[in-house]
Amino acid sequence: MNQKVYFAGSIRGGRSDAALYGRVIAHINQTDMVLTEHIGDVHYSIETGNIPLDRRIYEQDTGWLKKCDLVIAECSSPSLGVGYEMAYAEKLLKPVYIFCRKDAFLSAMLTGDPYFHIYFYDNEEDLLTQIDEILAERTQKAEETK
Ligand code: 6K6
Repeated sequence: MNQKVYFAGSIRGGRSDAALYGRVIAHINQTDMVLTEHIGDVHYSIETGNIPLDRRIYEQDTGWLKKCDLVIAECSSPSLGVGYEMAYAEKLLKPVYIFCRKDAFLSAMLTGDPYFHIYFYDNEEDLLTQIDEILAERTQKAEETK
């Protein structure tokens, strides 16, 4: 099944994991479809102060959140925007899978919210394996209910 995945990762919160996001997005795209491919673009602008542009980004991203099948968020780099997106997705009752490196800190507002599926990972291979398992399990369940 081709699930529509909203991948969330830090932009103005810091781009130190941008290359990792790009590899995760390419990996997910092998089986499913990422709506937010730009998150992994290491040359992406983090300019601020252009409110009309920010409004367009907000409209585009909330539109994608409404049409996605699930959200996958890499949260090792703290980001206000990613936190907002996860709360928005919860209101829409979209499944939200949160990934964080074992040596990073997650907000209690995420770890304390039983709605979220939270995974801590050791390394990139572990992260990709966990994502594959989630996507495969969801695909299998969808096929069983056909
Ligand atoms: C171009 C110029 C200025 O900003 C841009 C492009 N910015 C964004 N484009 C698309 N989505 C964005 C942008 N900035 C934030 N987001 C959304 O918020 C993404 O879906 C990310 O998951 C999340 C990152 O939030 P911050 O607070 O780290 O920026």
